[in-house]
Order: sequence, then structure tokens, then C-alpha cells
Amino acid sequence: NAPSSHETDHIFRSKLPDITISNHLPLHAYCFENLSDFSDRPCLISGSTGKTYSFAETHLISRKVAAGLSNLGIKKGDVIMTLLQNCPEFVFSFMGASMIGAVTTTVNPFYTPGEIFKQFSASRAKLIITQSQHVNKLRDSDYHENNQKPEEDFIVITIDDPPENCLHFNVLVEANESEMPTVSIHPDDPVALPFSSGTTGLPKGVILTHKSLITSVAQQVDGEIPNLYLKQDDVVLCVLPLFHIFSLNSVLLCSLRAGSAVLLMQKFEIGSLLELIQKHNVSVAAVVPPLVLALAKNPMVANFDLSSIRVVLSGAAPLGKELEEALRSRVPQAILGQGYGMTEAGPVLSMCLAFSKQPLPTKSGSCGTVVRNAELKVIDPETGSSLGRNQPGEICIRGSQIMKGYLNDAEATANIIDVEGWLHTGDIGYVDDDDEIFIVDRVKEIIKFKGFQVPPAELEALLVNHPSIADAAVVPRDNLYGNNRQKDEVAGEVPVAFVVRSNDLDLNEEAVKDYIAKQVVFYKKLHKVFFVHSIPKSASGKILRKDLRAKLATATTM
Ligand code: 4UV
Repeated sequence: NAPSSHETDHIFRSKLPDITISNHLPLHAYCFENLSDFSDRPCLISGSTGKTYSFAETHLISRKVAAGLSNLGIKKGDVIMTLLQNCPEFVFSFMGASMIGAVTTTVNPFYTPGEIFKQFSASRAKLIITQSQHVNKLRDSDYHENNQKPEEDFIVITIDDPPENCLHFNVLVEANESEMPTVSIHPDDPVALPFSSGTTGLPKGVILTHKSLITSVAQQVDGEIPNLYLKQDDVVLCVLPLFHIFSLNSVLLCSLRAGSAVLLMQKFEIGSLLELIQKHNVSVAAVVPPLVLALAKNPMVANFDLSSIRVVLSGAAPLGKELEEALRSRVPQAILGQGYGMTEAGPVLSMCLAFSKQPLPTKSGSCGTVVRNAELKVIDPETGSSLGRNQPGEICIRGSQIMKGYLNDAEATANIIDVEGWLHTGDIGYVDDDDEIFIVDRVKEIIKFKGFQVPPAELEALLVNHPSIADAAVVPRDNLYGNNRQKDEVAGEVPVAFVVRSNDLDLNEEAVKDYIAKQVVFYKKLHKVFFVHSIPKSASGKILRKDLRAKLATATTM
């Protein structure tokens, strides 16, 4: 029963009818519910080795991993951390954890020790599953709280040859699935804990429950007329990292539910990507705009047969019309469209209706139509009153798919989900006469570099920690996709800093850039530093980011 709304609210709904959603089930039971229809079909294909796991094998190994995790002391409600590139073990770990009521927090394996341990401590993870190449980062004792020792206070498992004091993934896979404990899982229990900075501040744990993820997957692929129609003979490209919610949800979980095969690629490299698409007849490709750019512009593409692709789903950042058109000429047979998601929203708010089982015509540049069993409204950011069609405002979403809240942060939760259950996205957009959503701006702080989150507050906290920096602000510098003006066009947006020196007038741009680069993953690096006398702030002390962005836009030399 949805809480009531103001009578005057303009609420937008899907054009497709609502469906019945099995969100009383635990996530793994839901994903594998129809397993018997396709148990021998390919489920996971490893791009690097070619090894294929059928649905029955994937289910069995996940159960073994569940038993193995339990043997190592992981219990219902405990958190495990995956620090992995895309690989079958990611899937077994995530599903195995779900089976014993445990929660997976997913981390970018290229994070620095500082970034890893912030998430590790905040999530109170008890076990880390990773690759041996990342273990050294876990040994960096500078970041261990209360002298934690990797081998004593948390378990490290590697999917390849384990370094000293680490266990091999085999300890999980070789467990006896019949020893898997029976746990009772409530729909509101957490299952995934991705981190996101949301509309403001530092990264926070986003509690996604069994119910939220099932609802989101069902909104996409379930019912008589699925919005994202995935078939059993589809091969879905999984090159976007599974540690990000887009790939985890719309690629992995949706494919498991629908019976489609998932082609796992460890990392993006255009040559091997094209080879794998051709070799495995990839039919559905989930991409982000920089990947669209590569597919649209790279001359190598002409040497490969991409005719198997029937759907290209782009999301996580704005896709320009020009670029969409350029891609269309490369894959003329495919339907191109967008999904619009946000980690906190479960994640999918809207999806292109041309992907539906009964495709509807859609416009270039649109982010799709709100998913089924959900309500969307657009509000005036100043007054909060809801707006009608074609009027840009802040997009809000309501439904069982949205997050339960932020981990241990009731205040941040209350700031983003209002008392009526609406999640305020911080995105500015409008709904047109055909129910299509167009995003035109963002009022939140977050910077999106190739679809990755770059939280300004995180960089600002590091900057003001520098002894010679008195104050700092970080804002995005825009670069349009497909527009050749800028050399970092592929990134979409890059972080730039405004810095107030404290005393050391010798502090220069390179020193500040280096100082940050040492502490963060590559995409959070500063692209430019401007030294200023003060940071513009509101009376309440909030950084006036708009002013700084305007300053960037007007300064041609910047
Ligand atoms: O929290 P996050 O990093 O989450 C995402 C999730 C994206 C998707 C997209 C399609 C799916 O099918 C899916 O499962 C997940 O990116 O960042 C959220 C913010 O990214 C921007 C917007 O500002 C969100 O609040 N964003 C996401 N999708 C789009 C977008 C889009 N299609 N166009 C423009 N901006």
C-alpha cells in the first residue's frame, strides 16, 4: 500500500500494465525460480578462458559457495566484500552469500588501499574475495583499524594462487552444498551493499534488500510484456563492471532471471570486445557512453561482424543524440536506447520501451519511460510542487524497488527519501507528451566520469587534509560525448579543483594533483587546479558549486 500523495501531484506511470512481482522470495530463489526451464543452457561464459557454466552448474556452485562461506563462519546479516573484476567467481560469491542471508558489498578492485578500507570499515565486512594482485593493498597497515591483521581479523580469499595467509576460492567451491544452513530470509533483509555518494557528501552504503532488487529486476524482465525483453537464446554482454549496480542488476540479475547467457569480460579492450561479440554472437549489449563512442568511432569495428546485436542499452551517464546516430550506422539492425538508473533507486527508474516485447517507438536522447509498478514525479526544486509534462524539475521515484536507506545514516536517508516515500534523485528532467523522460541537468554534487561516481566531498576532504590547503571545492568540468573539441571528451565530466592555499605560496598545481592521484583510483584524479583566495559559500556554509561551474564555463582559457 503506497502512502497517499497530494491530490494535486502529477504522477507518471509506465505505459505497460503493472505486474505481479514475486518479491516475497529471497533474491537467489527468485533469480533461479525458472531454472528447470533452461538448466542445461549456458549461464556464464568467461570471455578470457571461454569456459561456460550452465544454469544448473551456476546454481550448484553458488550453493557450494554458500556452504563454504558458512563453514568459514559467515552468518546471516554478515557482510562479505568482493574486490573483483568481472568473473564467474563474482557471481558465485554474490549468489552464495544471498543463499545464507549474507550481504555483498562490491568494491572497485582498482581502488587504492585508502578507498578500499573506507568501504571495508563502514560495511564491517568479515571476508574479502579478490585476486592475488590486489592482496598487497589489503596489507597496507596504515589503514587497519585497531591493528587489524588481514589473516587474523578478516579472511582473504583469492580466486587465483593465494599469497601467504590467504585462502583459495576452492575452499568455497569444494564445500558440500548439503551442509548449507537453512536460514529464513525476510524480504526486507539486505542482500547488496553498493556504495554511492547519492546527492551529497561522502560515499555511503546503499542498503538494497531482497525485495528491492527483485522488484527492480521484475520491473525490467517479468510479466507478459517485459519492458526489457530478454530471451533464453540471448547472449548478454557483461563488460561493465559488476561492482557497479548497472551491470549487477540489469545485466547479471536480469539475465539469470530470464535465462539468458552472460558473457563476462574482465575489462574493456576494444579488440577483444569486438572479437568476443563476433565469436559468441552477443545479442544484447549494456554499455556506457564512452563505450558507445568506441563502437561508433573506432576504425577496427569495420573488420568485425556485429550483426548479432539486437539491443544496445546505454546508461549511467547522458548519451548525446549525435553519438547515438553514429552508433546506429555501425549496428543498423539493433535497437538503441537508454536506461536511467541510480544506485539508491534500486537502481532502474526508467527504461526504453523499444526494448519491450511489444516495442513502442521512442525518441533519440530519451532515457526511457518509468518502469512498471512504480510512480515518478517531477518537482519544482524550489517549491517542491509537482510539475506537468514538458516542464523540467527534479525527478522523484517511488516504489518497492528503492533502497531501504543508507547504512547507519538516518539523516542522509531522510534527506533523500521523504516521508511519503519519494526518493529525490537530484537529476533535473522532464516527461514529454509520450511519457518519455529526458534528463537535462543535475542539481546534485556528484561528478560522473565515464559513468563512474566521483564524489566531490571525498576529494575535498582529502584536499583540506593537506597541510598547505586552507579550503577547497571540487566541481565537474563538462565535456560532451562525441564532440571533438576536448581531448577528454570520452570522460563526459572530469573533476577540477578550486584551492585556497594556507601559507605555502609555493604549492603548485602539479603538487596538488600528485597528492590526490596517490590516494584515489584513476578516474577521481584532478584534471585541473585553480588557486583562488576563497571558496564561494552560502550563508549556511554550503559551497556554491553553481558559481564555480559558471566560472569554469565563462573562462575560455580554463
Ligand atoms: O548511482 P549511479 O552510479 O547509478 C547509475 C545506474 C545506472 C543504470 C542505468 C541503466 C540501468 O539499466 C541500470 O540498471 C542502472 O548510474 O549514478 C546515478 C546517476 O547517474 C546519472 C544520473 O545523474 C543518476 O542520478 N545517470 C544514470 N543514467 C543516466 C544518467 C542516463 N541514462 N542519462 C543521464 N544520466
